[in-house]
Amino acid sequence: MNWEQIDECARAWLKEAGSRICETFAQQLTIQTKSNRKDLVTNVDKETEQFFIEHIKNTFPQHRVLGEEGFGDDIGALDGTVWIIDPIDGTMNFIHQQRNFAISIGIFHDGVGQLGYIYDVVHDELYSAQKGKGAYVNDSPLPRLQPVSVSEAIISLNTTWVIDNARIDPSRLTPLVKAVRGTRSYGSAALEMAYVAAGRLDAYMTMRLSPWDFAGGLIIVEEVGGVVTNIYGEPLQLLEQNSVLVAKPGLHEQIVKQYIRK
Ligand code: 2AM
Ligand code: CA
Ligand code: CA
Ligand code: CA
Repeated sequence: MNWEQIDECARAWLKEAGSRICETFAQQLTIQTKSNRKDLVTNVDKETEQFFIEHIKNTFPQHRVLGEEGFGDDIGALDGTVWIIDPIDGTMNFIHQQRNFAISIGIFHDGVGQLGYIYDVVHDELYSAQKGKGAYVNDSPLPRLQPVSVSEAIISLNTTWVIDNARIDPSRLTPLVKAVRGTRSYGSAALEMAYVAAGRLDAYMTMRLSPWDFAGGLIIVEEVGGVVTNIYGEPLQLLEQNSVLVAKPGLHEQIVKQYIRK
């Protein structure tokens, strides 16, 4: 498999898709809801996914695509080369803020993550990684993550999980939120994973993500020595919804053992 060629294509397509997204800032969006009134999709999400699928199918006809908006293939197993794509991660931010969103792509071969990308379009920051070759933001290598303790950590979490929800008793999160140095919430799982990889956040935790939300970030974070599991410390199921805990080494273990499992 020629990963250098695939990498070159992915980067070129990301840049072109990013420019197209920026052009839409001056246009009227078509906004629809999906599962509930907070779950949004626009014509730009759909067009961006179609843009990638068209290029991938023309250039690499054997490759398969799993995309959030459903224009890709029906993927039941990760054999062969599979692109897992979130055309816009942080759609609500895209609509309301015109920032704090990203294109996220993870490319897997026989279930093993090979190339990961998170493109912060507005800031023109491309986080990327190739398995075994380190991670980068644009041309700058990202240093390996060093351990940090809960008391010195800034963690990102989605505040809907701190209020009532069916997944976790919010009172279990309160001690963690109190113990850390600070909390943040950016509204883009992909960017939050990129920020952990870049050391801007020490951890990111959420109760339910789909494969396209974490596929790119998983490859990038692991490449700098970060730990990516569900909140119980178990490996992520790549084709299912998972809770997700992304953190620096040490911190990850401390959060799971002292605050989640108990
Ligand atoms: P999206 O913008 O691609 O939908 C928002 O906190 C983060 O959670 C975003 O990364 C968002 O991705 C993701 N997310 C996953 N499932 C979601 C859902 N059902 N509704 C809204 N956001 C969701
Ligand atoms: Ca969505
Ligand atoms: Ca997403
Ligand atoms: Ca999306």
